[in-house]
Amino acid sequence: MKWFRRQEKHDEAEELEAIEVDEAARAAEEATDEAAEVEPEVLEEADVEPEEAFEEEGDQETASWFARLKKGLTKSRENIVGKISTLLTMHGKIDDELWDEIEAILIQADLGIHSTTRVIDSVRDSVERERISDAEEVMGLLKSELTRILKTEAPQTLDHTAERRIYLIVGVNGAGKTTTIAKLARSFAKEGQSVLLGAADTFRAAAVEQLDVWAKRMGVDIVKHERGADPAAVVYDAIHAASARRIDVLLIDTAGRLHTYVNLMEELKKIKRIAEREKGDADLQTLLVIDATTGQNGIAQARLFNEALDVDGIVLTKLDGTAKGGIILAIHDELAIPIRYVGVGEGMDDLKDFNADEFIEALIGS
Ligand SMILES: Nc1nc2c(ncn2[C@@H]2O[C@H](COP(=O)(O)OP(=O)(O)O)[C@@H](O)[C@H]2O)c(=O)[nH]1
Ligand SMILES: [Mg+2]
Repeated sequence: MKWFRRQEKHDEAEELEAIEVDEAARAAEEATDEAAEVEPEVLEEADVEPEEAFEEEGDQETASWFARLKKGLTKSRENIVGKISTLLTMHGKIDDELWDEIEAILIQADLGIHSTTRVIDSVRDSVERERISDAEEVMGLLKSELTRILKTEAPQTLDHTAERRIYLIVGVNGAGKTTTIAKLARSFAKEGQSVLLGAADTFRAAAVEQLDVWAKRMGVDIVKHERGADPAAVVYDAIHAASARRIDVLLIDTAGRLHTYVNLMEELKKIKRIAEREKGDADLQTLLVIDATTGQNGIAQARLFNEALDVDGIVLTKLDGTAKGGIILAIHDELAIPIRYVGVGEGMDDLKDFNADEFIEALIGS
């Protein structure tokens, strides 16, 4: 540990002296030309095929966000509402067995044991107190209890008012960090804000290229170093470039896996420390990206990231790929970190601010 700290100090000093700002993709007009020059094998290595994303985008522009959210949550809706409705109809009476079965459905939909117990206890109380025997009324109570949990316990939302913002995007490999950055960059740019990307996932072979491809497609500037470079140096450069140009939003991509988990956390902590130190008047927020399909394991990961990095908000991706959208309640309940954005597809318009009412309506609405 001592050795590590010394080494780290040494590294920091070194990297801060040797700063080399890479301002590739400087102007939006150049972006398309440059994209054409990207080596074919680089494009192949990237996880996202940009052409596909842009084809998709055309169709999606027309569908409203709510329609996409609802479509994305179809599997979860069927898994929760569909199953409970069928159960209520088939079972015919309200007894212990019915509650046990509803409980099993909610647990299986990844609500987590704590949220599930609270939902069941509260609904059961009302049903017994008000002598309810109608299946539809029971369903109605379940929906309002789920809404209540998501709404009343939603921790405060993030500060959106700061003039200049830095988002440090963290999470395990494949969670959707880079895609989320592309989606956010596009949405901020659409609002007329200036955006810069920082490619601090220098560990994985295709990571810088993947971000670079997105940047070029969107005509957004990127700060990057060589693959394998120290990510903290990239962060330092990116923050200074953003500050010098008074960029509204800096989005920093980070690694999701290193040789060991401890290495990864130490690296991310170091990045965050440097960002805190260098941010100037910008507001720094750490957003943790969680893949909704990873279920309770995703929650365990989130706990570890939060312990190390004190996460400000969560981006829950791939809700379209899971029947277990109930995870959103477990996240609320067990992590008490605000859910900031939800992703329901690979398209550029498939990520939006999280809104509890809208989400519940899409998940369990009629
Ligand atoms: N279906 C779906 N796929 C997503 C979503 N967000 C990201 N992905 C896909 O997940 C994969 C990994 O994403 P990437 O951004 O490279 O993850 P990273 O390793 O955390 O940077 C890619 O194929 C993305 O297209 C989402 O909301 N829904
Ligand atoms: Mg990535």
